[in-house]
Amino acid sequence: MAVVPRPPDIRHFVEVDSTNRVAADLARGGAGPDLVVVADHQTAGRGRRGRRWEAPPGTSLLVSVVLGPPAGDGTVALATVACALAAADAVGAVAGFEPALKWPNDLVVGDRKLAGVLAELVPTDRGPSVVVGLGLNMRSAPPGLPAPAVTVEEVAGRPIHGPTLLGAFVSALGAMAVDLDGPGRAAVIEGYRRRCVTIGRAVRVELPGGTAIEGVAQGVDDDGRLLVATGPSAHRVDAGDVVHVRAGTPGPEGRRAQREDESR
Ligand code: BT5
Repeated sequence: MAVVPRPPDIRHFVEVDSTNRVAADLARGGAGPDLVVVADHQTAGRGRRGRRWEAPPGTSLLVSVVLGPPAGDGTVALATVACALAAADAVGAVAGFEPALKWPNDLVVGDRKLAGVLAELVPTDRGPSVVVGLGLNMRSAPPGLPAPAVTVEEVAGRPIHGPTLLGAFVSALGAMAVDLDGPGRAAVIEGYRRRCVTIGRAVRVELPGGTAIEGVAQGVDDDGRLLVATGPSAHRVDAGDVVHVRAGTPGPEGRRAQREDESR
């Protein structure tokens, strides 16, 4: 995946339908991997699989980055985990706490969702480009969501300057994207694994085709895919919705089991 040069080309909109849609159109029109689209409000913010991302105007970081040509085989999974890790690093640096990562695309604090990532492959005349979007709750989350949400300011316990967090995110993602095709990928995946609370858990994964698998999440591979053991077989999951099933072996226990597996 290509570089996000510094300073990036940041385009700020008061209102758009979706920053991912705007970034994808600009990528199709020739915009390169230096492009960052930011909005105060989205009228049709996208989640994965046709879902919506909701945010009261002016309360969130809503940003999409054109990353350029894909890297790796699990392109969308890889871009998703890199973006989630960059966002978590930026929150750590600017707001002073460490969100956990739920595979593939959620930043969470406990069971509450702080942010979501949407990576999309965009065909262009010059070949495919990857656009990755982040919705991060800063000051308030919308009411009536099916699952609990949380905001950066609620956890930090103080006001957080949005442009500073945006800058930290864009520069963290740029630093990761520059080397996702090379040796830097291992550090991104390792950083993701360290923060990923899905590894070691019993999970139910709803796959895009409508089927589901249940098993234990054993790790994340070098392309960002989730490795799930279901009895005798192992699956590499590129995309899906994960439910953490309570009977699992969360956190450090699960990681210990994973390390033991890897050392065999
Ligand atoms: C995501 O999808 O979490 C990806 C969200 C990506 C949003 C960004 S905003 C900038 C860029 N432009 C876009 O158009 N999109 C990206 P998914 O895993 O499918 O989760 C969607 C679900 O999260 C919804 O169905 C709700 O249940 C929940 N949700 C919606 N808004 C939320 C919020 N503000 N906080 C917490 N959860 C929310």
